[in-house]
Amino acid sequence: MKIYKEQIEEHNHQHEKQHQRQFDFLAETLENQGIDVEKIIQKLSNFQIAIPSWALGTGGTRFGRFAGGGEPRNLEEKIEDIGLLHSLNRSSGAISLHIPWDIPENADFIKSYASSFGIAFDAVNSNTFQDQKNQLHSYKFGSLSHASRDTRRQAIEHNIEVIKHGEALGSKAITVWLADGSCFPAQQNFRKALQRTLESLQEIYAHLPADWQLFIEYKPYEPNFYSTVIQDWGTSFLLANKLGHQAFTLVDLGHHLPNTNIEQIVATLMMEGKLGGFHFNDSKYGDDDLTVGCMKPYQLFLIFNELVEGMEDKNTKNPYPAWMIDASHNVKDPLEDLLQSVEAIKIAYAQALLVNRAELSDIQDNNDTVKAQEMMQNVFRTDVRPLLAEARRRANAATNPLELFRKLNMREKLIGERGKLTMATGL
Ligand SMILES: [Mn+2]
Repeated sequence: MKIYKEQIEEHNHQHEKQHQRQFDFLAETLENQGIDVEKIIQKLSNFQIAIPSWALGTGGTRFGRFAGGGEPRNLEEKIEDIGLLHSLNRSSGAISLHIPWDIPENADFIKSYASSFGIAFDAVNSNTFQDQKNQLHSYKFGSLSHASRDTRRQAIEHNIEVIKHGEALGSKAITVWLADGSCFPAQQNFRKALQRTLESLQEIYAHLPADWQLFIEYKPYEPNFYSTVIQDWGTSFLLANKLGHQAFTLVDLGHHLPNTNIEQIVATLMMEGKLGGFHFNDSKYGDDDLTVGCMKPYQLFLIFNELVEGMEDKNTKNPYPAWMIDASHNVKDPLEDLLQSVEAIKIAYAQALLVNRAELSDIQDNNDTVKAQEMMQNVFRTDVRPLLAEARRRANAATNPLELFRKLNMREKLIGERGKLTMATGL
């Protein structure tokens, strides 16, 4: 299933006049404020957000899963789905693989197949949060932190194998998220569990190719409900520091307790050069994995404000972070949801690029709290969508990706090709 150049051109042609009017108005307004619009469009064009291989099917909850129809049946079809997204928005040019759900049987073929859609391989993800068929040792009571040496060994070997799969595809990073922890008080010795996790990670780190990064994700609870071994950014940061210069913390927006100041965490990690990756989603209560920006767009903007500040400040030594959407779609079409998420991320990014850094710095140095709020909210209330549409138009993508996706009946076509009851691997 493909979207053809002509279909995009026709769509863009239909919107041309209205888009041009909106863009010209915004560009003039911004130029009058001294903003280099061309530079922002260039940055928006370069911004790519990886799509995880498990996000292309309709997710579920522990109560059930309702398939949406036409879900990808294998890795090739997942790549095709991301190819659809990428041709619509030119911002989804990477896939993040989950092993073992998506083990490439022929890495060379998969690599060139993805590249035919303009898709590269982002960080690979290991899985020690569930048992696989014929697995010798169970992860019921942990993996890298497990009390049994044999279970830890098996989990370490799995991570090393994931690195090898990634190497064959051209990935440059591995993300480790552990479900390890405890459900009840005194079930686990905290200190010993963390010590064992560190030692296991050190063995994995020793197998990291020289040009690779290791991302350590954290999460305060779930599936364990009393404690998790890597509960917060501080624990992840501690481990990354002990491992070495190739290890980093990964921030997942949903992996915080309510009202945590995520933007401050971002700033702290960037000061130390240790923010390696970012997982986008949104939430109301916990790790809800909702569409990015659907609940707290202002928070997302404030986070991007710190990210952009950190990326533009030449004194910080933080590497360019890996961006990925980590959401689940229980009631939406996954592809539509992903289009919405990418749009929300790019809106927050574009708005953060509009912030006048020198002016904000002066405001902060003068403790002018009223002006700080005025400035940030003025930027937040600027409708930057014509900038995004212009960046897409220039890249031969759709000025309105979601509208074109629906107009071309892409989901119906996918159902026609793959069937109604297909179910993608994943959660
Ligand atoms: Mn995540």
